[in-house]
Amino acid sequence: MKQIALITGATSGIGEACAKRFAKAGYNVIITGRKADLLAALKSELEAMGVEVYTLLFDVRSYEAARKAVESLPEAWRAIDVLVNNAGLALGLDKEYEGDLEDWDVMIETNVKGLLYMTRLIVPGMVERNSGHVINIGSVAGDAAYANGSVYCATKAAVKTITDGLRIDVANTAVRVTNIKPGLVETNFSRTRFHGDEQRAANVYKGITPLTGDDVADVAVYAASAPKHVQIAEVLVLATHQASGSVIYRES
Ligand code: NDP
Ligand code: 8X3
Repeated sequence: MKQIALITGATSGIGEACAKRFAKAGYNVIITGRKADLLAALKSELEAMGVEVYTLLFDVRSYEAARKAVESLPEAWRAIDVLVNNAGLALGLDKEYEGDLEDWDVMIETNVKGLLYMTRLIVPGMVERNSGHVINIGSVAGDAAYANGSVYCATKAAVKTITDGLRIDVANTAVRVTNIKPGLVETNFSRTRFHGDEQRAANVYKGITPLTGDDVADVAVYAASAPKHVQIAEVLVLATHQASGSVIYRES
């Protein structure tokens, strides 16, 4: 029987790449997101790879919506082997004392509470089955604050602590817990951060070859495919010319 991976925020970037990489590795996949058309297109693409696909349309910020979605899964889809908590975003790049309150709320509700909601809904089944793997997409931004990014960085620091806490709480089970902390990955991330400003978004990746969503997805599949006694607890994955959240060498 094929294993099942559920990926949140599968309609773009790292999440979409994870859906494709897990499908390529032979998993049946549950893809979740907020954009029905993109989910449907990805479903067709993945099915053409020979795997089964189930789509769930909801916003991770709503516990009720997430609960209804997860509870709507048919019996055959309920034993989720891998949960990839990927849905997340940065909004704005502002000094902390000038930040936009709405941006803060969206980041905290998505990156922290949404991830917790999915964990709360899916991990009890893993514990009951004594089997499963939670892969949280953290960030190098969670290792240390960088200029104008304090709230986003704080949400990713929270992801690290929440991931570590979960690992402790399931240490008596066979459930594994991984925090993948990418650096610069060229996706829709910066477009979203700068509210659609294409030029500002493109500048983020100027003079450096950034990671791709596939590079991060490869790490996720590696962690999931390690022998059962091996728990990849945390992976910091950076572009070669990035050294930390704030140290980036750019060729001019
Ligand atoms: P993208 O913007 O390309 O993808 C983000 C995905 O998350 C989209 O599918 C988006 O859907 C979804 N999403 C956002 N908010 C919600 C929500 N409330 N409910 C459901 N889905 C939601 O960015 P990335 O692929 O780069 O980001 C994925 C994760 O990787 C994030 O957690 C991000 O913080 C993290 N990360 C990114 C890095 C980078 O440099 N790109 C580096 C380190 C970590 P929608 O289009 O509907 O908003
Ligand atoms: C995304 C990477 O460095 O833009 O988490 O914050 S960074």
